Amino acid sequence: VEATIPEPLREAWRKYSAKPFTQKSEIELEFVRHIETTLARSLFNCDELAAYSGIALAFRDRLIIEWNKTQQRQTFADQKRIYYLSLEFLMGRALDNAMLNVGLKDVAKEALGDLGFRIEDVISQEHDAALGNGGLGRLAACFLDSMATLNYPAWGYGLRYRYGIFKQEIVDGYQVEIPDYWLDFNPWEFPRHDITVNVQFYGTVNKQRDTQGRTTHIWQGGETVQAVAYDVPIPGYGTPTTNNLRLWSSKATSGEFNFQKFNAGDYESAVADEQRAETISAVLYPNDNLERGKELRLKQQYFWCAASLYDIVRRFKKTKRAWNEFPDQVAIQLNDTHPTLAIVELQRILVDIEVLEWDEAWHIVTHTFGYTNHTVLPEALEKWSVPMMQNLLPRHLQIIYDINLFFLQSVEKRFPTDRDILARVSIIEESHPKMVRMAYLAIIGSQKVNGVAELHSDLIKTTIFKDFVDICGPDKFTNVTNGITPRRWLHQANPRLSELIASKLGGYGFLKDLALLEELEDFINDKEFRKSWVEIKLMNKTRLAKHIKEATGYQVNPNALFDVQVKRIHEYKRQQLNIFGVIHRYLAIKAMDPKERAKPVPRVSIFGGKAAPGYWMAKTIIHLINKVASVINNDPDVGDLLKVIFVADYNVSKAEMICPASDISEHISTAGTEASGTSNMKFVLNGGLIIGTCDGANIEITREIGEQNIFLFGNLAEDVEELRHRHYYGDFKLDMHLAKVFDAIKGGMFGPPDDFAALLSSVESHSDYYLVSDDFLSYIETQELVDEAFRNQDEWTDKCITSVARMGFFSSDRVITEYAESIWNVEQLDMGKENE
Ligand code: KOT
Repeated sequence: VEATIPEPLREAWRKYSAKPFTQKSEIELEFVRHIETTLARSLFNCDELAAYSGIALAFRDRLIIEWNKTQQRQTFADQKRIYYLSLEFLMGRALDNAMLNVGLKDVAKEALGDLGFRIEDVISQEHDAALGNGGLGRLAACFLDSMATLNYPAWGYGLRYRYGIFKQEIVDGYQVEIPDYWLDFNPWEFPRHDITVNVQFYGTVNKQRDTQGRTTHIWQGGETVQAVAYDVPIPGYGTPTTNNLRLWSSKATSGEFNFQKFNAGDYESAVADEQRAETISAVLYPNDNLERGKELRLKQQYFWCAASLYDIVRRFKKTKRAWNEFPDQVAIQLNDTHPTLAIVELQRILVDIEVLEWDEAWHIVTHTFGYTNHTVLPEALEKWSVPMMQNLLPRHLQIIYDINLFFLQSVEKRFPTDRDILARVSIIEESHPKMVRMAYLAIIGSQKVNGVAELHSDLIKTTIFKDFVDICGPDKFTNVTNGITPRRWLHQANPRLSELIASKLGGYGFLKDLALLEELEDFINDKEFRKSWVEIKLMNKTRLAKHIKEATGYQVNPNALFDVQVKRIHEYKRQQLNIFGVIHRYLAIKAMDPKERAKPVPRVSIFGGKAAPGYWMAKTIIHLINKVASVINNDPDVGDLLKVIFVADYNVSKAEMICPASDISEHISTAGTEASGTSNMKFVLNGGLIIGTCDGANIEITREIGEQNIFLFGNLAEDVEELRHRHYYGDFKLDMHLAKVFDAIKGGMFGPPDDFAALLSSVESHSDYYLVSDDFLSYIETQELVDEAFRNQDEWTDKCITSVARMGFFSSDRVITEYAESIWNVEQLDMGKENE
């Protein structure tokens, strides 16, 4: 039955069709209506959480009106769409973003004021949507914001985890993990119980001949799990475009099998099946830059890829186009190798179900996908055991073997004399057990492969993917340097700075065209402007100091230099280098004549970040930071000169408070290990400076803002291999300043030395893989330069303003434009008059 209302009956629809609100009174009406009906509350029991729910529901309705129209517009325009496949979307809070993007925050503030609430208090009631670990997931969230803002027809596809990244508590200096059940009340998602896909696992493959005598493969048996779509509206800033993020949730299929079990009285086992199915989307794996090869993770990956591909193909088929037009309609971007099975799944759909010839299908596949690599760390490169894949996805493994066979044949033809190349580039690693190398499969199945900062993109071409550059040619490999959305990371996180900038630049145009910030340099000598600039930084630091007091009990002085390192805890990111530097500073203060202690610049060293629950060394680093904090913060000799703070449960909303409050932030990874980093950009955009290594995007930040405005130190990526080699062959002497730090730890200054023995020995006796000792002197000397520079507040302010003015390049709008033009070949939707 056609589900469309006939034309003569549509008048009533048009008359009553929902209109997006714009007036304060309309917001108030909707707010009260939701409180009194949807939430069944009243003015007598409306607390701040209820107020959040009411205003969120009002804005959700507002978004959904535009979301509906956007989908109609995009269907009508019938252009190529972008599909961004990511296992992580680290969205953070949605309400503030929704109000700002539709341009109604000021109006909502007044409306809430009329009804007895302060907008900041209401906003802070919202639970972060924390479906990600760190940079990779937050990048996906920034990209969604930019794609909507730039009117690209784009969909995100991910998993709707019941538990996002765990909550971190610090108990006796140790990290404790608490489950993050976040779905109690989530007004931002729309269950689509009518949009489901059955996904198959296990089973066997049988060959059959079809009527034309061709061999076809039938994948049968095993189990099926149902994917249910949950849609999250993604509003663009200053445009009606509201794109869709589709998250899949797993549940048992309501099929024959269950029905029989129920009827047979096997209630318990039917319920157990139900729970097993729901387990697939139950929890986000809490590892950043680490893959552990667990079967459930592989199940998640296939479940999500299969559901998403089915959805994408279904949408394409509605257009009744020929298959060879698929790559003109569909661009699929793989956020790291996690969705690589989508390549295999599309080939399976085309060959087994749509009965295309292998070569025709493979041509379509390889013109549809793009693959973004985010890391060179060996422990993060995904490999799946062949026996595991054979069991879980038997047909996919066959297809992978065929892809590999045809690929290796072509390589052999072109490089007949290179005897090792086939083993080196084979998708299958000949280990025990054999392993499927997902990155190689992703490269072979994609049209373009990109790294996320210049150094990183060069490194992948010369190291881990070198052979593939020789085989596929250099044009397949490209760079797209990461960026961040200025809406969340300037306007939302730092409204006062944004307002000050707008007052000078004559409006908020810079939020859509961040290069406009360069005009700020004209105001560098404007006294009033500078004064406001400094006041805003102090206010942001005061706000953070207040949080620190509430969360830790420690009082910090907002006039001290705030030195911040917040990111996942990882040896390669070198929080250990930072805390060893703090201990060095502490020892120096203690060794001073009390009269001299007035001289050093007062500092607050602020740390934050989660350790993967199974990563012991990272947990030890957290423990050391907390022990050092309790010794230093309680030492009367030190006073305000040095304070050490560990902010528990670092997440997106904490980042929004912390980034605007730094004077200097630390991005100090071993050169060549941090693919890009994105918090470096957030800190500079908020008027903080950086101490960092020549790594990731630090290099391009330096190029943009000028090397006089950044504190770089340490060995270069090109020297890392040689240094490691030297350590390995015994030529290693611990830096003398670091040796004193280690002596203090070993002497029990920060608790039982055994607690930290493994950490010290990773530097002293296990080859110092991350070159902590090699970079230590250069690090502490550079920290002294930071002190010097901070003493001259005027010059410091010059550096900050100049840096902000030159950060335009790091907008994720620029990033998306580059992807669209050089990888996806998609066009913005023409919004005509609507966007004016
Ligand atoms: C790898 C495996 C599992 C989970 C996460 C990863 C991961 C995360 N790999 N790279 N990243 C980070 O991605 C960011 C966005 O591109 C980069 O800025 C950052 O340097 C990577 O470490």
